[in-house]
Amino acid sequence: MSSSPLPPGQSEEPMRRFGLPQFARIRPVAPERPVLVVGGTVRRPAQIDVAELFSSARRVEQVSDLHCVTTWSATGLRWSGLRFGEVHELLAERVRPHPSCTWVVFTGLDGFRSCMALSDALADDVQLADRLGGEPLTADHGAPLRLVAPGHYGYKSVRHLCAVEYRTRYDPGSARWAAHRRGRVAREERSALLPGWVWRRIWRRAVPRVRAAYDRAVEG
Ligand SMILES: Nc1nc2c(c(=O)[nH]1)N[C@H]1C(S)=C(S)[C@@H](COP(=O)(O)O)O[C@H]1N2
Ligand SMILES: [Mo]
Repeated sequence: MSSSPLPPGQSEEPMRRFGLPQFARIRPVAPERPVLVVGGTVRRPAQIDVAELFSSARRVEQVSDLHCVTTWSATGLRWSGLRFGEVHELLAERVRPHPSCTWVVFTGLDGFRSCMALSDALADDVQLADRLGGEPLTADHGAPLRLVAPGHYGYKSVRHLCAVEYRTRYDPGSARWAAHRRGRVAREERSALLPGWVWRRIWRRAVPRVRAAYDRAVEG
């Protein structure tokens, strides 16, 4: 089931844990009382209980697709969580980001980081999800909380989210040179420097090696 036709260069695959190979072996266990560390160029950095966010913001559900830059897409994923836009309002009130912050860096418990334009992160379909397919998020797919940004390549959707930083500048994050500042799927912004259709072939070839790294990590 696809909530929309697949974007150019993508093909459908079942969802399985995937990411940068250097993070395959880091499999964080969700803390009992998850918190978000909120900082960056802000007046008052803070640590906020995720439970508090869930009691202050409205739970929403959405069905969307996940498009990995390496050309596979998992479709019809039913996420449940909070709209990042609504959470951002709560966070901003608390920490007071400097008005010139136009970027936001998300960090996971495994140390993986990605950066989005704040304006992109405020889109209606960007969620902080704690449920997938009607079940609590598993450790494989990002417990206790993950970013879901369906309009952006998968590397923007940080699993095991534990920190949100407001920044005045773009920071490439863990994908470094391979990241694209915006990473919009509709414009095929897979990675910087080369056009998306060139990256398709390069990234497609990387898939078996990455899958092998993740398979080895599961075996122990
Ligand atoms: N914390 C963390 N989040 C991450 C990654 C990672 O290595 N660590 N990889 C990203 C990439 S490249 C993709 S395609 C998606 C895959 O999501 P899944 O593992 O739930 O299928 O997670 C993204 N979020
Ligand atoms: Mo990815």
